[in-house]
Amino acid sequence: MSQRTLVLLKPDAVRRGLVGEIIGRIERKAGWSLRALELRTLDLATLEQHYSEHRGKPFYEPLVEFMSSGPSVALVVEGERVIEGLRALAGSTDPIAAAPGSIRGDFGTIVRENLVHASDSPESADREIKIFFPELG
Ligand code: IDP
Ligand code: MG
Repeated sequence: MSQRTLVLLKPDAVRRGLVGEIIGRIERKAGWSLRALELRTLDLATLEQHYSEHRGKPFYEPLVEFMSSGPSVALVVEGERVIEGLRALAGSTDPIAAAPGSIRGDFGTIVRENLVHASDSPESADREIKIFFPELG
């Protein structure tokens, strides 16, 4: 089942020079392809929409501050079961608990700066792709 998902390489990934490493892992999955890719510093309006489900949580304000602290890379990836697949490549939210071999498990230590975002369901993917790449919606 071919799907699309929205992926963000967060500001820590860009600052640390891990863009090539992370995109390489995505590209090497058979049959997946990039449909959009842009280096972009995310503004508050975009982040409020993107993270609306987390508004009011203790980690929300520092998360938005971190996410606007420098450029991110926004991507749309298309392919077989790519939503579930990208979540597996990313690893669980806490990088210390994330499996070694996953992006977060290999490169992260603290929860907020966990390198990547990937849509968690088809509904989230549709919603998030419209926020970042309305021309693809
Ligand atoms: P996800 O990115 O794995 O889907 P969510 O629970 O949707 O995780 O949280 C969104 C983002 O908020 C996480 O990727 C992480 O950057 C940050 N975050 C989540 N929970 C915490 C926390 O307990 N402390 C600090 N940051 C958090
Ligand atoms: Mg999430």
